[in-house]
Amino acid sequence: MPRLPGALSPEKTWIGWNKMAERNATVGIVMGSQSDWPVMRHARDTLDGLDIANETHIISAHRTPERLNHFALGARDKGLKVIIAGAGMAAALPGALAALTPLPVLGVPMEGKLMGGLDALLCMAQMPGGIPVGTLAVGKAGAINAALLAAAILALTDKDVAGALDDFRSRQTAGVAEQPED
Ligand code: RP5
Repeated sequence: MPRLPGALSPEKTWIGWNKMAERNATVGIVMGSQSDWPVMRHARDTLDGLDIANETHIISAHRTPERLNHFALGARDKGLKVIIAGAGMAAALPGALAALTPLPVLGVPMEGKLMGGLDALLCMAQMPGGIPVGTLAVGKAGAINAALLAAAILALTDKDVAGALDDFRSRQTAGVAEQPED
């Protein structure tokens, strides 16, 4: 349909923006506790920066097992493609999710008082053969990288995400100075 001169394109109208806000999430970010959010928000911010629709939930493998079950069993059918799971201490969340869903699960260990988060890192990495969890670094770097890895997975079949990821990497490279400053 022809547009009036100066009119916003359909995707830039409020209706268009509302539609964007309602886009189905392709990445689920879950965390064991509200106390994980200061770290896990970096995963959300990274996905937002790449314009990847995401949703966030607090789900504890130990404190809310029924919520875990409900989320994991419905994740694929509601359109999620990748799950990012942050947890600390016993850090069972990513493994428990991976046991219930065929979607790729990326684990982010939280820094803790014991060994700086090495406990959670080992819990996530040491999965028995047959149920993988892709385990990232402890803390903020892991949260950012989990989002970037989720984007790379989506980029295999989504050229918009592939383009956004290429742009991110180019900007990152351009932002690294050749010499250090005093
Ligand atoms: C884990 O226990 C959570 O992922 C969190 O990292 C840790 C501590 O939880 P809170 O006691 O702070 O709620 O399940």
